[in-house]
Amino acid sequence: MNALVKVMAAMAAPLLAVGLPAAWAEVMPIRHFVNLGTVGNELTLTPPEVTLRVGETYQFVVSNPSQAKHVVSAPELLATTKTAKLATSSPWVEHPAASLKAGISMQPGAMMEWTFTPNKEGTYKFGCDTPAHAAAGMSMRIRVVSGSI
Ligand SMILES: [Cu+2]
Repeated sequence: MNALVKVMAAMAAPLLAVGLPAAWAEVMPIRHFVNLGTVGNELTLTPPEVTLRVGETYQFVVSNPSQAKHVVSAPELLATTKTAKLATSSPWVEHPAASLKAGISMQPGAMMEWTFTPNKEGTYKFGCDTPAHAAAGMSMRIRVVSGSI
């Protein structure tokens, strides 16, 4: 064993001793990184469109890099989706899934993680509820399909 391998083995030992977190045994969700607005305060949401599969588990990692507050909602998608976890920073706070119906406020610099499994085909909206922002097109089109993408 060379020195580097010894150091790495020593670092890994405590992890192996306690065992891996139970969640690691499950399939990792497929991540999508979503930006609410831009550093330059454009009222956009990226990516503008994603395609998801029925029964697959996803994690949206949403951040607000802008100087404005945004209010995220996805009421129709929420209604046909099983939520495993919904949380915002900072500090991290968990929210009931239903919060995405009324909308969750995201201050400048805030982040959100939503882990969910869509259950029904269709086209859904995920976006900012603030009327002027919604009118500017600050939303993502989510297509949920069966079978392969
Ligand atoms: Cu907004």
